[in-house]
Amino acid sequence: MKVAVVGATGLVGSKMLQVLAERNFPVTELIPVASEKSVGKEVEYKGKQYKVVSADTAISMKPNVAIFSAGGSTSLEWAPKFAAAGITVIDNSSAWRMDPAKKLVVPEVNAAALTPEDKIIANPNCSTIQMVLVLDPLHKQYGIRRVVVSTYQSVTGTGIKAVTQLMNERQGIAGEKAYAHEIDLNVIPQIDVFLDNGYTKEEMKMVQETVKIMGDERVKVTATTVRIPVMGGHSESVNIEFEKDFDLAEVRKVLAATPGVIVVDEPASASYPMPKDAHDKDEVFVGRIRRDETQPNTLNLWIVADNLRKGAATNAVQIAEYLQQKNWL
Ligand code: 2RA
Repeated sequence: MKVAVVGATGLVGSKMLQVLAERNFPVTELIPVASEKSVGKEVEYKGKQYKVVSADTAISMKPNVAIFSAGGSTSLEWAPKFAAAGITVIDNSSAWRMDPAKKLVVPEVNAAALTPEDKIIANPNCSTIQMVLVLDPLHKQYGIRRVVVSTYQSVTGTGIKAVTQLMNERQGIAGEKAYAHEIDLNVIPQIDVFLDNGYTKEEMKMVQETVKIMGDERVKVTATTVRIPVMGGHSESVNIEFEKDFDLAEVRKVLAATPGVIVVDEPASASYPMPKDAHDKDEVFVGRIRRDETQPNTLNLWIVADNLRKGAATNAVQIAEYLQQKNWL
């Protein structure tokens, strides 16, 4: 299968190459795509060098599928051109997520919504993916009424410039800034721009994408998203109010039985999910499972996942795997 990766030289794009290789996706030809300044460079895939090409050239090479992680403006311009050429696009930007005609997919939750006619498929925001994977089985079991989530997001979510800023600040080196503030020894309660309602775009993504993926307007979400100086992944403190009461042992059982979720919850031995342990893994890790004793039918959880993998590259590749298994590519 001919696979194009648009944004192949970026942090997420290169993770997509790694995940495609690790999962042995049936790639017969890789077509790495990047901006004009990177055309001609080479990327390695499974021990072979591939030349980076322009988006135009990639279309002429007729890939079966194109996995995008190149920013919203590139997706808005090029995804329709790839789709018009009969190429299925899986896009990691926010460009198409809330388009009512486009599917927003976490395979374990709503892959069944996909059809062969879907030519542009949206990959959800990283902080949404890891939360929804955990919410979905609990919603089915107990009916979610309201979610309050605070996130602790890795600098890798911003990109290589933010990683460099953190490393420079840690070493006392002046350099380019990805953030308006220092990030080392600090936290920044702003991810993306502020909207008129006082929330950031990142927070409203969690609110709106969760409803779309779970297909239930009754799931009310309020979010505070925060950038912290870590690398391995995003962490989330989640408070969930259910319609029905629950049994903690049953909650643990439901989560442990959920594909892609691993329960790490042994407080007595200080065992709980942490970004350093989630780094470069595909699973979503859940711990600190406990009843909210301030009100009935309410649960507290701690959710950690590698935002570059299940939060982006792996989820996109899993969508491609689903389509490939259906012979729709
Ligand atoms: C972030 N979720 O962490 C956003 C985009 N990757 O910056």
